[in-house]
Amino acid sequence: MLEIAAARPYPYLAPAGAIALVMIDMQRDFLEPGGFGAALGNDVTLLAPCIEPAARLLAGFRRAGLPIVHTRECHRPDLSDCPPAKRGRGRGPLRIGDPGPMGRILIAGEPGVEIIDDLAPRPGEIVIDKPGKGAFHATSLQQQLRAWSVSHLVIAGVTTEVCVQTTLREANDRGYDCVLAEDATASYFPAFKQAVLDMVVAQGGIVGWTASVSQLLEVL
Ligand code: TIU
Repeated sequence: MLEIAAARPYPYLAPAGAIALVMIDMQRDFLEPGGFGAALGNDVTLLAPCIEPAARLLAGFRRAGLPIVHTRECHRPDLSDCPPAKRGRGRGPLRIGDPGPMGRILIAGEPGVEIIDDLAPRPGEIVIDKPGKGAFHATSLQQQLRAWSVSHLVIAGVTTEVCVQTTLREANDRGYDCVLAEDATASYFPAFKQAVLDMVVAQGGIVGWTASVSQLLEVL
């Protein structure tokens, strides 16, 4: 049994071998200028501080031989999996599917959808393309986790209050015990990140736990 004694709001326990890492959407479209994040009017440099901790977390899971899932938010080139309501959201200069400096925004196969070099997936790691904010919606994620007999998840990535929080809540409703990696997640709105950390652990850990990457690495 793994035990993160210092997790918030109280110790997090996971059977050894039943825990996986889900690294959410660490793709160029959110972390680099010229992608979807920037098109929405955000300062993408605000996400940079989570890259190094995310790399350490990935390295820890690799060393321990534990399962790793990377996700990418993207859509089919014909946009058949992008609800018009999602495409129509926002008033920025570029919308999903429009050509930008890193190819068509949030379209599978385009350079913007690639996971950044520092966190590039390795052979044996699963990469799931997801059309929603949550990683369970319209994907094979749950099937994959069942195949691994995984019941516990460490969740990291960007952005904290959008795809990370949605995925954590989807996982919680499906019965997974989730711990959010505090320094391996980031938001374009630091106050929103802090609010998510606070709301996850409030009410006795109503939707999960949080812990720092160092605390996680100690037990992997
Ligand atoms: N806009 C924003 O903060 N996030 C997203 O649109 N997607 C993810 O969080 N991946």
